[in-house]
Amino acid sequence: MNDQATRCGYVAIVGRPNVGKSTLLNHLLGQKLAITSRKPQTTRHNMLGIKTEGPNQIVFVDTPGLHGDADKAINRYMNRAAKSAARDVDVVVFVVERTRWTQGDQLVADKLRGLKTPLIIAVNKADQFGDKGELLPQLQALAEQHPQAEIVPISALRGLNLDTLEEVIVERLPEGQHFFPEDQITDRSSRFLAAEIVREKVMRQLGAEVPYQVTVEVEEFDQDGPILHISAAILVERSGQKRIIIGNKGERIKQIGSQARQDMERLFDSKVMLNLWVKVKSGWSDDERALRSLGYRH
Ligand code: GDP
Ligand code: K
Ligand code: MG
Repeated sequence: MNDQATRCGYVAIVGRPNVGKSTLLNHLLGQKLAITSRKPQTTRHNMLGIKTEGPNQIVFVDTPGLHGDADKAINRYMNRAAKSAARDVDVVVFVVERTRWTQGDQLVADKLRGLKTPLIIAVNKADQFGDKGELLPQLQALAEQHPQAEIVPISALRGLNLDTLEEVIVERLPEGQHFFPEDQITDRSSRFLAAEIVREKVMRQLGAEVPYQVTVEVEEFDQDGPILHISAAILVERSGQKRIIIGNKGERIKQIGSQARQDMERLFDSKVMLNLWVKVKSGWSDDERALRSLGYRH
């Protein structure tokens, strides 16, 4: 009866920071897994998002995007993660923005030159008005370099045309058995996801001065009957940043905690008791060893 072949493969989602890669991953999965914000450097790690549907399994790889400034250890780390994701996959989805083409986009386009892997160009933020003239010559150049490439306009945020994108992806996947069990949605641990949720709230709550130097360490993650107890430390570089995160009478950290808890309850499908505090640990973002000890593998 079912003569449809089983398909399975890895799909890297690449593009400069802020084009909407993590938003796209979440909407394709129908579940908020990757954190997103208006700020670049929100995504620091490669992360798998696994979608099993019917006979097919798509293993998406969300990437940090390429960062021009490689002076700091954390930026070098993010660039390595983005580059290694684009190799060794079955399909590459290059996400660009409908009305904007920047040096960052060009940097990614240059890296994709000569790539043999099937390429899909997802032109995101189709819901935004504005002149798309800036993009046309760039798309033309890409189409010349990658004659087999498919261009799909989408809105990751509004969920527009994502069905088409998924079809185009599946058509390009190799036939083969699934790599992961049907109910597995990511390769990351619940502790990692919890830390990322806290970091997202910090990124979203704070102005430009703090977020890039913040990391989060989960110190306790225990399910006790119906309640999941989570304790996490927000690590910053300077005591001034600690004061900013705590806020006037602790108001800001309370907000961060309450928003994070709501997301955690949704993701872990449990009541959550969340305990947050802020620690000063200077120099972490420029120290490869400290990065590794915080779980930045690579
Ligand atoms: P990433 O750095 O490429 O992972 O980008 P994010 O997924 O973090 O998204 C960056 C910003 O773009 C966020 O504020 C998103 O809400 C926004 N965004 C993503 N997709 C769309 C879209 O289709 N339309 C609009 N208007 N905004 C979007
Ligand atoms: K972002
Ligand atoms: Mg991202």
